[in-house]
Amino acid sequence: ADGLSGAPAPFDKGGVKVALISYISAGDFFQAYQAGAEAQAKALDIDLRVFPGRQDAAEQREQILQAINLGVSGIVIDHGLPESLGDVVQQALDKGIKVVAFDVNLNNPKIPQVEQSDHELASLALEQVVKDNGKDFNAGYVYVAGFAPLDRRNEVWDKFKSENKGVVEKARFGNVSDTTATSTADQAKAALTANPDISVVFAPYDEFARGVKLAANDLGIAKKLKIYSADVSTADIQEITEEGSPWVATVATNPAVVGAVSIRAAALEIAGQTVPHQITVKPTLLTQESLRAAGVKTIEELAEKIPAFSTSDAATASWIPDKLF
Ligand code: SR1
Repeated sequence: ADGLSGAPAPFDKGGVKVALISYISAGDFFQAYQAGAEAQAKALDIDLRVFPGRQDAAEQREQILQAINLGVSGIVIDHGLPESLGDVVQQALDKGIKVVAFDVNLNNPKIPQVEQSDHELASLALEQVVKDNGKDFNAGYVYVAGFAPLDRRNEVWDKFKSENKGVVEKARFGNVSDTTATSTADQAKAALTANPDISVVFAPYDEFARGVKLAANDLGIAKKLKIYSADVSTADIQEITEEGSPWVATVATNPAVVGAVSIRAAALEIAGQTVPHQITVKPTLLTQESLRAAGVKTIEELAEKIPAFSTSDAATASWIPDKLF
């Protein structure tokens, strides 16, 4: 470890140990989030210990205890179930370890919360739904309760339905696992077969949208369905822009930027500098039409065209390198 010249202690010496503890590691979003965290850690000469997530609350608790024993200075907790984390997170804080939470509400004034402005994300997606479909349609909705970003998006969906009585939610389904897309596809097939009058599916997680698209293609109904999602990856761009795709819009950040912001927040905390309690990375609406028109094929090409996809001004400081992608 060489350290960063001009950085405050302990980053001037380098080799600061930070743990990234995820609840979910499978899927494009989480892989890109981790890659962004790793890139930012490298730029800060942080020794990042990555603990993979397997949707296992007991294992995530165990990993937090392991990180404490490793003598880390900071822990970034990426998703998880708040009820199973409170006491172990408190043990970390009691030892002077700085904790940052992404998309898991740890409800502690000492823990900065990173999120993607999920209310705005869902609102932008639903504005596009109305633009394309009006306010009278039958909908399918993909949701799993208990995940902070999905719960926040759900608040917007509930409000949208109560304000638009012509929008009828005919089916609700969803699954979060290490095979989210394929399990959701099985459920979507059953829901779409039972409700052939569904014309819009709100699927605010890209793995959900991928599952619904799979089902629509298998059932041969892609032409009469429109899917709206959250998140973007290179594979998603391909699926959205391909000929005849029912996936017509998504609202997204670059997850790598969110990963980088989470590490920067931890670094600022470790350096004793001010970090806002709520750290937000704002999402952008990406329609099938706009992606096709721009000829964008990868997330890197998106980052060249949309500044918010290459960096964020959240949790920055003059000593922190933030041009990573
Ligand atoms: C199971 S929660 C999945 C969501 O977490 C992140 O906020 C991503 O945007 C994804 O949609």
